[in-house]
Amino acid sequence: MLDVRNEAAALAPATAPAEWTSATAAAIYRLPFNDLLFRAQSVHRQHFDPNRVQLSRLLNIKTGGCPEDCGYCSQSSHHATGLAASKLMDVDSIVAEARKAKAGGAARYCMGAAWRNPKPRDMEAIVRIVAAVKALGLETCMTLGMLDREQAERLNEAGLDYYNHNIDTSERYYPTVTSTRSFADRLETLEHVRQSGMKVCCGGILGMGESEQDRVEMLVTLANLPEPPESVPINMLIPIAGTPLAESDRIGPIEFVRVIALARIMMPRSFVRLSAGRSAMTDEMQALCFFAGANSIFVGDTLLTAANPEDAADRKLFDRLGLQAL
Ligand code: SAM
Ligand code: DTB
Ligand code: SF4
Repeated sequence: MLDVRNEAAALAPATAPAEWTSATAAAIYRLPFNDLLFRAQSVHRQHFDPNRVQLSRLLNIKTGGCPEDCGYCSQSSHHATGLAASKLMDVDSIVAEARKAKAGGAARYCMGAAWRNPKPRDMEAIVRIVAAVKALGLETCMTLGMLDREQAERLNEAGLDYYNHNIDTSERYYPTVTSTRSFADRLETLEHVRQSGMKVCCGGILGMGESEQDRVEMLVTLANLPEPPESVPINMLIPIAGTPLAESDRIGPIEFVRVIALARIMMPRSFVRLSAGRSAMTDEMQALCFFAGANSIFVGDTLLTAANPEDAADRKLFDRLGLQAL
């Protein structure tokens, strides 16, 4: 473990630099665990109520058959995962699901489609879906793949609050994860989303065989965007049989919590979302993630295609920790 007495950067006051360097971020990441968590929790309390966690619900509005080859994904047509593909759901069924989510306490509704990008003919339906879900009084988020400038503007005009588009990992490791698009393609869509006026939701996945440096670099990229994302989902890989990354080296719980803490310190005002992978986490690990600054989770027993904790388990967790839904 690094001797932090020699790390001026790591001991600097908790104000964010104008531009993060990898060295500063890595020094913070390697602080003694107690110092790192104390610092993350202190930053967290400056901007958020530490006992409130936002509940989001996810719906896969178009499942499987995706032409992209993301090595972690059950929905790629490049991998034999046994998932049946389906067409875009109709607006009424989506609204019925969103209504149930609201009744169940969700404040945010996130809809995903297994597309490389929406086709021009899809846009009309998407716009109707956004308007109908928003009319229920839910915060809305969509993740539909790459967007051009006009599509982003159209979604913004329809009232979509957030667009999710993850960089997933570091620029260096990206080609190991996906070959059908580049890191630069991801950044271009993020730029279109930002320019349109929508809020940006962008994060990544840990436990795909990446190094500690890749994890730090991913956060440096996010924190150094012209404006950091308002929402930063941190997923722990759910290994899916039949995908190339299913046998990757896992990430340990302490290392995972360190990344959450670093994200909180580097992006103090953003929602840090403890996203995929909670089914494989103990209550204690999740408690440490909340202490490190995670303040949003996905609820409901299915994410897009993979399992998530049952509502009853999450209610029990919140009770044990004295947490309230935001
Ligand atoms: N097609 C869209 C796109 O290109 O962004 C989005 C849908 S995608 C399923 C949303 C995000 O979920 C991915 O960017 C990835 O970060 C995360 N994800 C997908 N499969 C995962 C898995 N098996 N484990 C953890 N996270 C996963
Ligand atoms: C994000 O970063 N994680 C969510 C949400 N954004 C769309 C999706 C997690 C998907 C987990 C794998 C699955 O359900 O297939
Ligand atoms: Fe397609 Fe998105 Fe899955 Fe990649 S992550 S294969 S783009 S659905």
